[in-house]
Amino acid sequence: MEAQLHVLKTEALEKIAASENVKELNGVRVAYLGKKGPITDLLKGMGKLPAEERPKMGALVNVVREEVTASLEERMALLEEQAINEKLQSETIDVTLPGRPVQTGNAHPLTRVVEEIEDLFISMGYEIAEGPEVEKDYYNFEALNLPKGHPARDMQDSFYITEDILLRTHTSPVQARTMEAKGGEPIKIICPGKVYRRDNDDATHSHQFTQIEGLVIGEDIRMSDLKGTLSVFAKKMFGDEREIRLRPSFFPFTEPSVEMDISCFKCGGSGCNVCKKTGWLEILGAGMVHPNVLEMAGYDSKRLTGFAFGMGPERIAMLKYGVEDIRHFYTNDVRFLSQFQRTEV
Ligand code: FA5
Repeated sequence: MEAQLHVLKTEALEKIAASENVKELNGVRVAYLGKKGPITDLLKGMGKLPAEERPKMGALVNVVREEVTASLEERMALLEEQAINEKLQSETIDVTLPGRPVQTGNAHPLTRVVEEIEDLFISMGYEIAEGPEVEKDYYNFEALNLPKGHPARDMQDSFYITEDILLRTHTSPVQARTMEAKGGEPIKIICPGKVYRRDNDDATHSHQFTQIEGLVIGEDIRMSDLKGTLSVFAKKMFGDEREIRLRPSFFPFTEPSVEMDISCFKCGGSGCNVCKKTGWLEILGAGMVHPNVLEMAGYDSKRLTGFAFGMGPERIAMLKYGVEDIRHFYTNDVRFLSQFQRTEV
């Protein structure tokens, strides 16, 4: 048995020394020291030996087992270190390689125009007010002096959800809601947001578009304040040389009502293809808040007056950037969008 043990030990040590990787070495461990291995077998067979030989043989088997285990551990440590070194070698990072450029996006041209308009009005002391896109008929129409059946409702073909709920057709309901909430106090707000109309989509119309409306209510607010404000807006958005022109118009919620045009920024007023030879570009609707609208929201129209205006940022962006079709804003074509690089940091 001693000789058998010696052969076993020599064989195991040779195989350990010949193992070239952790996996191979693990195989050797299982083969010699595992539950079904020869050393365990020898220990199990100890019972068959004469009683006086058992202690000596037991000690011998244990010594061989310890020697094989020690040799295994030593080889394992070496192989593991080798494996780590190889991994480190193969994964070295070359810090001198040039980096791969990361593609960055841009603010959408509409977002930029809306933000530009917001910044301008915030700098003039306006606050931003927002409201729901799914709106009550009351705020979208009735509170704005457009009772049910009023013919001017046809100007804004609507998506109705129920008889009393619709997708808002303009951002004016935010003004009605703000007036109601302020309970007769002065107001100076702009209301940006999405609106919806049952318009057929074409180069200048979309069934979903953006609006920004403004509302100022206070003591002694006059038409001249409206004109001054719109003039600053026009110069800031389209250039210092811009003139504005107010033409009479009709909105049920303002009286008097006007359309504001700006002198064409391409030809300066002499007539060109942008202004269709008129010298003027239509930009927005505006007017003095109708006394009925003030009274309905609980304002004393004898004491406080106000002006309001509303514009479509798509149309402004089209003019500003020379975009010939409104649908470009919604189709997310990168070739279109990437032309609007943000230059400011
Ligand atoms: C209004 O919606 C009024 N609420 C504006 C207003 C507010 C007037 C306060 C007076 C006082 P209008 O229907 O004209 O007005 O729409 C305003 C702007 O929205 C238009 O000048 C235009 O730029 C834009 N617009 C209207 N319909 C569409 C459409 N289908 N697609 C894109 N833009 C549109």
